Amino acid sequence: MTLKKVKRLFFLFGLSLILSLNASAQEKTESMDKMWGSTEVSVDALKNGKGKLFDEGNFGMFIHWGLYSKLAGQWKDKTYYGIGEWIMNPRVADIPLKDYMQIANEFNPVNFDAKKIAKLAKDAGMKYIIITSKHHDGFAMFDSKASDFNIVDATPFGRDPMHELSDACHELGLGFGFYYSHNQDWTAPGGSGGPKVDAKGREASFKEYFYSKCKPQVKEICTNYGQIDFVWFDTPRNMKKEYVVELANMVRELQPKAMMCSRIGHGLGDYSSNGDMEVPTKNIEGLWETCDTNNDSWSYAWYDNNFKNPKEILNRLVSTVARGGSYLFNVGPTGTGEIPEIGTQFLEEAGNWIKRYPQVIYGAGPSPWGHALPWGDVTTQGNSLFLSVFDWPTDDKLYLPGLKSEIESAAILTKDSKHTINFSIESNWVVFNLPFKKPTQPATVIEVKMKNKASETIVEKEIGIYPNINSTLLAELGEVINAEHEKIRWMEKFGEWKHAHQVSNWKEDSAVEWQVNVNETGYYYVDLCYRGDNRLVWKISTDEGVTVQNQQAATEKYVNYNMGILEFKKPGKHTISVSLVDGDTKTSSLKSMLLKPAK
Ligand code: JFZ
Repeated sequence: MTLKKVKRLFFLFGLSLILSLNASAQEKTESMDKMWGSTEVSVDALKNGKGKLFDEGNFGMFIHWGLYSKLAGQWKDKTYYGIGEWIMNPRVADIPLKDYMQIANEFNPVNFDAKKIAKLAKDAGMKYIIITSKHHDGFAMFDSKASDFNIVDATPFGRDPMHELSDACHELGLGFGFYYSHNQDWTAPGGSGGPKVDAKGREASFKEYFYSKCKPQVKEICTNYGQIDFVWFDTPRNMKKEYVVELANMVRELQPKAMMCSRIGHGLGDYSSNGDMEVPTKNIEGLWETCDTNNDSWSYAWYDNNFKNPKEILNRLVSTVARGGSYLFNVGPTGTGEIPEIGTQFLEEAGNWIKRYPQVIYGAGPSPWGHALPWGDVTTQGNSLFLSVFDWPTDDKLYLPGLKSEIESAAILTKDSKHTINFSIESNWVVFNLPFKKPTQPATVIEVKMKNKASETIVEKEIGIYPNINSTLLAELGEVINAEHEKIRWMEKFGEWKHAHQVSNWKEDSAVEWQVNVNETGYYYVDLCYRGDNRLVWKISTDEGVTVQNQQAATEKYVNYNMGILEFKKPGKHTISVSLVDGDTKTSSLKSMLLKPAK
């Protein structure tokens, strides 16, 4: 890749990175000029230098752990659903500062076992751990001279678990880093969201907070724990640039190997952090990460046992790597220090799969297709494409659309051997004949050896319409004509972000048009995923003059509606377009189309 500045890449991302938990139930993505920026160091220099672990490791453990873990989403007999680490905030349980700070008196995580956590990360196939040293609540989970409100001075526990964890990581050869909330501090006078006056009733400024707590504590985490690989600042919001510059300079001086994420603010990070709890749909260049959590909340909450199973963890991990990024996967230990059992088990199972297929993840490059495929995803390494098949086709034929480069051979990778498989090429589709055998769970890996470097594989841009599996056409992969195309996001539970690329503001001549590549002629059910008011009439038509027009219901949630049967008369390249014929154009919003083989 040519030497590109991260700055430019970040500009291209269009990621929404400014956290606004003040957002209404739904809000538009922040505009690009508000993004959390970049660095002047080139991506290539970082990849070969301090960013190597991040770039090649591709999988890390995130840990949210603090006083809030003891509350576990509950305050005075009432459960507050949503992200648990925000519980004291006025927008959640609105816990008086005094009461919250007193929780420290009973915070005693006697079951905390740093070695066990580090071993879990290692067994799960993760290459580093990033843990909350101080979250927005201001409580330091490390020994701090700068503030007594810390785990050594204020709790009966009296130990520094960050020491134990950094040692355990270094022993196992894992990378290690700290999350630090540098702007928001809800208990320190002058901190963003914190008290406006100090203990003596004097007005407290951000400057005071910054010099008496934030900067000294960041110095502590950068000095007392050996070499660290990450400092993960968060939610800079309106923090002044001068402070951010001062922090960044100090970290660079004290920990020259530490990578800082873009959430430090003002374009001073080394890589972009995408905080969407979601895998992007299109490939993104540069150094970036998606952080996600193993259930719904970041920190432990008693009710939250909606854990992602090994298949989902692996699917999200493989797809993040296939989009070109790294996956930071969060766990939330309890108030007594243990990672919940279900989450632990699922991570270990995911790790067993990664151990068998390390080449699919570590150092792997992005998919030449640029987006996920209906049966799974593709990563690259050397001359090989690795197909991770999460949805095994029922007729044992795996289809790969639009491949222009030449294949040398293909094989299913099993535990300790390779089973060569046959394939045929039908126009520009590759069809692999899979053995009539149960697939490997949670995913089967097929290695496709190319004649040339896998990263140079040429793929046509048309989206495949498969004969044996449903094909999704996302609005963002189509061409939007005379309508508004944007990414929107909304919170479901408090702090749990969901989002969609969608097309809205429909007019008479608006349309979304996809270029597709049909493998097999015949009938396909066509569904549209949309939301809106009352009832809507949509029209779907192809370049062969086939039309489906129908009315269906509409609600405020995105739902798939069956519109009818669409026929393709000839195989190969076609255009499909959708337009809104009747209904409320203001509230109608289209997310995707689904084509399901009707036979
Ligand atoms: C922040 C924190 O407020 C939260 O408690 C947690 O630590 C999370 C990892 O980071 O929340 C965010 C920040 C940014 C986005 C979403 C949640 N974002 O840009 O979408």
